[in-house]
Amino acid sequence: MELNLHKIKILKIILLSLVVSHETLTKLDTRFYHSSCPSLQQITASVVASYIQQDPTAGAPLVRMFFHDCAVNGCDASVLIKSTPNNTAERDAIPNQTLRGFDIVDEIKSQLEAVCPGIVSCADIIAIAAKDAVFQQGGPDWIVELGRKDGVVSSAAEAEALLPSSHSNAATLVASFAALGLTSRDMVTLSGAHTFGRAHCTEVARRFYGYNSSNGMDPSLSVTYGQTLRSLCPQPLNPGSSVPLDPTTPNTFDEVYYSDLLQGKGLMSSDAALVADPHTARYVTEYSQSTDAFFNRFTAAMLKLGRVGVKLGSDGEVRRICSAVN
Ligand code: HEM
Ligand SMILES: *[C@@H]1O[C@H](CO)[C@@H](O)[C@H](O)[C@H]1NC(C)=O
Ligand SMILES: *[C@@H]1O[C@H](CO)[C@@H](O)[C@H](O)[C@H]1NC(C)=O
Ligand SMILES: CC(=O)N[C@H]1CO[C@H](CO)[C@@H](O)[C@@H]1O
Repeated sequence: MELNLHKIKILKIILLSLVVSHETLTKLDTRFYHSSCPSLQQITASVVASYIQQDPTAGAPLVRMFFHDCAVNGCDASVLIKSTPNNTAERDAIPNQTLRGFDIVDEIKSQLEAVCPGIVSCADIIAIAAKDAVFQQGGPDWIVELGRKDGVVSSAAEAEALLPSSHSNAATLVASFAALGLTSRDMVTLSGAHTFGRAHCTEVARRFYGYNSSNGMDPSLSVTYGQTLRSLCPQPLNPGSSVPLDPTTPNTFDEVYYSDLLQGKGLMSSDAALVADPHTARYVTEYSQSTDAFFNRFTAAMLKLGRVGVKLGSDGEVRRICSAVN
């Protein structure tokens, strides 16, 4: 009897170790480049810092890039591939035309290639740079999971179909995040990235010019905020003009985005939609009252987003330059 129990115990240990070694091959790993590229974190952080020092709005686009990459085809750096005569890539999809930060990723990649050539994937660079941007602008720090391979396919049509429009209501936003395996809470939490960065006047002008209402503004906008937006986006609209997503603390990663929403200062319809729906509004209220709740949930949601459709092991490649497949 005792011998049998002992045997079962050993069997359990063997089974457990099989599961563990299997997992190391099929899961992301925070120590993936620990020995192959020990300076990875330091190089990425210093390049991001140098760009933010020159332009305090340079960090936010890296976080948006991470979202767009992961939401289309999984986090595989397909967002960075340039179009060829044969293929219109994600970069040229309509929702992507306002993406920024490609130069920062290219600079990180070239510095990494100098010290550990052919090792670090572009998909992992985006994931680390997004975290650096959040942290360096006042947000939480976390340990990024790594080991993604870069994909070889990038499609503008797919990006247009999968990325949510800023004219969406909460139900549509919830559905598009559900398609990624993300919950309605994850959707509200990740929308908190709109605590920094900018949107173009052309994207939001229909909310404060010629809206079908008595004052020509979307009734979900505070009137004074609507007037501010009119002065920041005078007519005729300049296609290059943009306004901060968070009017109160535009370049700081904090929970103020959520208190803005509760005061009718959500810039895009998709921001205002989060308070219009009682189910999502609960989370908005919760985060507006607690930086810790927002930061902890945001960190967890970024890790979850970073696992969407990742390619591992021999699936995919490590690109030599981020804008083209090898
Ligand atoms: C919930 C659905 C979402 C919609 C409809 C949406 C839509 C948009 C739009 C239209 C812009 C402005 C683009 C422009 O006019 O330049 C924008 C900016 C931005 N988005 Fe989102 N977004 C969503 C979710 C997210 C998520 C999940 C993240 C990251 C976790 C994110 C991060 C950002 C950032 C940081 C910016 C500012 C970019 C810059 O300064 O260039 N967004 N978003
Ligand atoms: C474009 O497609 C043609 C025919 O399929 C192929 O021969 C060519 O190499 C492709 N060019 C590029 C740049 O991918
Ligand atoms: C404007 O709104 C009113 C009331 O909701 C509606 O009757 C009217 O058809 C709308 N006009 C346009 C042009 O959509
Ligand atoms: C950043 C980027 O690649 N933007 C592109 C978006 O698409 C337009 C044309 O559709 C290109 O001109 C931009 O270069």
